Amino acid sequence: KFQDTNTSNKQHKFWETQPVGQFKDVGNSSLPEGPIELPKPLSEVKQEPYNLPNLYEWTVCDMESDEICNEVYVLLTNNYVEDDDNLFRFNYSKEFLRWALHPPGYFQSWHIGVRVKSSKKLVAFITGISVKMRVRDEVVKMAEVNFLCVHKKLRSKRLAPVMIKEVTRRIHLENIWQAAYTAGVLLPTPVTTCQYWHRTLNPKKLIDVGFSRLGDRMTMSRAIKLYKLPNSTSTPGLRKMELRDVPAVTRLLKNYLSQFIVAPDFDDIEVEHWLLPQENVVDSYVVESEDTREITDFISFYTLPSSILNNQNHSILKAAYSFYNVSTRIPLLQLMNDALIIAKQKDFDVFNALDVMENECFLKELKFGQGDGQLYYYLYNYRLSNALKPSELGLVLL
Ligand code: NHW
Repeated sequence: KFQDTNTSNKQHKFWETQPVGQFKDVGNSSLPEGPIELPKPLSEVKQEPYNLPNLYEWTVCDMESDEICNEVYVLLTNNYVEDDDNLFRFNYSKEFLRWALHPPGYFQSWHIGVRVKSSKKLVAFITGISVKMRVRDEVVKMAEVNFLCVHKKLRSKRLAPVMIKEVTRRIHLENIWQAAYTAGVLLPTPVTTCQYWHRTLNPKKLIDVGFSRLGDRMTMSRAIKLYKLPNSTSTPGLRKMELRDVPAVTRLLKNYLSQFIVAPDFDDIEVEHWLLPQENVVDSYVVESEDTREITDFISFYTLPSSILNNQNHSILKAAYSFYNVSTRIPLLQLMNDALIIAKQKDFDVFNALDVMENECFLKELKFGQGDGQLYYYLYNYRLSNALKPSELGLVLL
């Protein structure tokens, strides 16, 4: 039987009903840029939650509570995103989840769980946080939707659309009508399609657990030599970011991100939250000029380990993910080489980066290898007249 392998011809019973770019409209330049649907008066937003199948109930997850944070952690640890070969599964830490979900001005009502009524077991989750997103020269209040997860035993029962509609409703109740999200699956219709690149820091372990393979003519000792890094960073004045650096980092970041078509618009309070170092969550370094004391450059990465499924020797892959980096005086290539050195010192096994922003300029040179699979970026209820190149995007979601 003929099987259609072109996923963009797949039916999307749910997504076809949503205000997102539809595949049939790709290339239709007569459609205007901007919101697809206009905001409704809040009194017209549905006031009651959507119905769940009878055995389940909604719950708001207070991530401040150790008990609830742990329930979310366990759900995600066992049921969240895996790679295509099911070798690894994201293992977001509890501190990371708290950080990701408690930015300034967060809405607890957007941290949504589903429980089994009888046992109270948490079986599904979805979250939103709010962000000011700049699209070209317009700043739009948006939600970032993340951590959508349905327990493995409840898959393919159309629970995800209900969860998405419910988070949408609660976002609407705060008078926000747009959202940004990423996924590894192709849905209608990506703003851009990105790729992860991986810089091996610990070749022996990565090969041992099946993350990478020794290519032709490559031996273990050659690989170790190839990926070896200096013991210390090379940029004079490079130091950990501190609270007093927040205004300077905000200025650097604002200025830098202004060149991209879609990028967040962070203020001091948000920079403090997202970029001030937090052990095992986010690392940030500034370059302070040794004569003027000015902050001229900035690098950051976040910590997101993966569980290694079914390996005798190793259970956790320690991965760093490139976050926001700004170069004004030191070449980005040199800054990122220092980021690799720091990550290696901190015992990460691999350093990951997307091909967004100006990252192309260092990926090959610094011996990153292209990953398999894509990361698609989406906007909800906001049309762009054409897809962006990854380098036109200034946004990293966790
Ligand atoms: S992407 C990570 C998503 N999570 C995982 O991959 C974890 C493992 N998988 C699962 O838990 C980062 C399940 O497979 C999930 C789907 C829950 C993914 N995004 O319930 P059904 C995010 O968290 C569509 C959007 O039967 P399931 C971003 C699918 O195309 N839609 O499937 C989240 C189909 O619709 P269609 C997705 O496997 C952004 C329908 O769901 C999707 O049991 C959310 C099937 O539902 C995905 N990743 O559960 C959107 N995966 O039309 C936010 C599948 O094709 C939008 N689907 O028939 C904005 C809302 C706010 C707006 C505010 C104005």
